[in-house]
Amino acid sequence: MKVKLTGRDALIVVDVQKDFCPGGALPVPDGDKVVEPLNIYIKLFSGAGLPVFATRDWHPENHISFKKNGGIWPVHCLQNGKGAEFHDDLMLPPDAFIINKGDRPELEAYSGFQGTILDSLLKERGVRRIFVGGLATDYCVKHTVLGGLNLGYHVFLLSDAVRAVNVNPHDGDRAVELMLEKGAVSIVAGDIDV
Ligand code: VGL
Ligand code: ZN
Repeated sequence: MKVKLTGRDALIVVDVQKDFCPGGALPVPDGDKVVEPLNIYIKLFSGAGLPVFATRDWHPENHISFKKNGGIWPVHCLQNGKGAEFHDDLMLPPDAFIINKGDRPELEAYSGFQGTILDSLLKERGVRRIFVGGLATDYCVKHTVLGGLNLGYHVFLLSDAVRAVNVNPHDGDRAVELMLEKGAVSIVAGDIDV
């Protein structure tokens, strides 16, 4: 499937942070493998003058998603911590928009739209189609894609640039099925025409 980029498109890179990569606090298997394809998308979008957004999980020490606070996850992506940094090889452009999420102690925020100004930033720029990749397929990518669909965006899932946590063996596959069922369109980098 060929997709031609237009002035109403934006790239959203979800949570490509050290803690979600091998060696991190909440490693996604092969999480670092999304970096290379995402760099291709970043080049395509930046080169075409289109906006690039990068979300990051940005938790306070007392965040409810942590096991010690009653949640299900190990401590990860602490605000200003090493683990919250983007992967060193991710080539975000200098004018990328950074969207912090999950920064309030009492709220989990898997979606980049939840408790952020992402929607208003996109609307300000007239964006109608979003291209979403990153980590993890079965959590923050899924919720960002579904959030975008609910807000009326056309959503492309960058299937060559996502990886799943797979707490249960097929969570990633199921997440992809759900996103497609709800209207997302799966593409790979080779599908994009500039
Ligand atoms: C995520 C688990 C906990 C994600 C964030 O970015 O997918 N997963 N916090
Ligand atoms: Zn988190």
